[in-house]
Amino acid sequence: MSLTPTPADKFSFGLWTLGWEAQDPFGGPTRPRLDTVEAIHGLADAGAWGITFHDDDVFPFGASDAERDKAISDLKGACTDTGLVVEMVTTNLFSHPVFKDGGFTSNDRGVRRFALRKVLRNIDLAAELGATTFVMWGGREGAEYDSAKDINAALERYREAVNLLGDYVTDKGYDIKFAIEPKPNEPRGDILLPTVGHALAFINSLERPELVGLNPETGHEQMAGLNFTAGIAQALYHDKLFHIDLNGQRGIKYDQDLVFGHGDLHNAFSLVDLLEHGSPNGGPAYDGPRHFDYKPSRTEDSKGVWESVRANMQMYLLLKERAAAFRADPEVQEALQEAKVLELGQTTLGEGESYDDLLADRGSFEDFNADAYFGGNGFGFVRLQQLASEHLLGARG
Ligand code: GLT
Ligand code: MN
Ligand code: MN
Repeated sequence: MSLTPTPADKFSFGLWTLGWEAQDPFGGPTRPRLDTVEAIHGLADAGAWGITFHDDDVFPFGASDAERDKAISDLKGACTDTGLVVEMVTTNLFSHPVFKDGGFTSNDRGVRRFALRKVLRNIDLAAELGATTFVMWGGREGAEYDSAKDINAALERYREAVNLLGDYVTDKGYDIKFAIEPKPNEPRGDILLPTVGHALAFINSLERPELVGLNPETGHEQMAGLNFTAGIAQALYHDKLFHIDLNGQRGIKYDQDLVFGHGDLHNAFSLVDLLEHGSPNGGPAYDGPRHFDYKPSRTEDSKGVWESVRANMQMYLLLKERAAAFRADPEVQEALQEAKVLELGQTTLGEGESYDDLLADRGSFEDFNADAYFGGNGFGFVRLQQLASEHLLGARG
């Protein structure tokens, strides 16, 4: 297996990632702005397949039509020259002061209408550039104080907005689907749709749920103390993994946006294993873009920025290689059997068996030896995890 990225790997990067000037709440930029055309050429040279962006990453908020047209035509030219695709587009509804209380769910109705107009304009651009996914990260949709936000009304306004966008792409005939990106907090004290689970429930309330899925981000679920691989497995289970933001996070703290795999490495390993192979009992794999949404650390100069771009792709490919070896190892297969991981794929009731049959089956209850589970009938999960760790460390196969 090659560790050199090629377009077939479908690696993509947000322009805001490598383009981040590295300002944080305690200090200004440590790097100059990276030109869009230079970024696209650099990504192509590094073996990436696609790019993604917010409107404001390409042309500034409030740009004149001429400025906007020029920026778009430069971007298109660079994509044509390099063969990179624009696979996803998203809207910045969080940087400008107008969005300080959110976009779709701002208490201020005028801001909500303005936000919708900004998004509709950006959907037209996404369609023009051939993007098929439109991400919605509602970083400012939330509050710091319970009394400041009527959550019931805010969810209604969120729903109103997403329903309207669904009508718009349908009427226009655009081949675009939406992907909601959950995050628990930061920049708001609490953000609406904070986790994969919250977003899934919200999607089910929409008028066109088939148009809307998820764009979960590694670090965002981990900031909530959740297991990212498990969240992704559930998104796949509901057929809602429309896109993914890969990065690294070390525990429950501020959003680190580290290089993929530079945080919880075990979880990154199980994630790549799941994305590439699907679940052990035959659940679906993921064939969409492998999209990195990370930030080159503030300590890095431009050499370090490109180092980190390559590191993301290399980490993914290393983990992909290790996961393939893990799956192919006969000892792992045997340990999976032993741990009854594959038995979970069997239905609990037999074919055609009713609850009456279950009630009549003495072996399932009256004669079942529950006591055998004290001091016996261990599952051997530790052995399995040790085998996974040995594969992860390159100590096997
Ligand atoms: C922002 C955020 C990311 C989102 C981007 C999409 S913007 O950088 O931290 O997680 O994916 O709007
Ligand atoms: Mn993040
Ligand atoms: Mn993200």
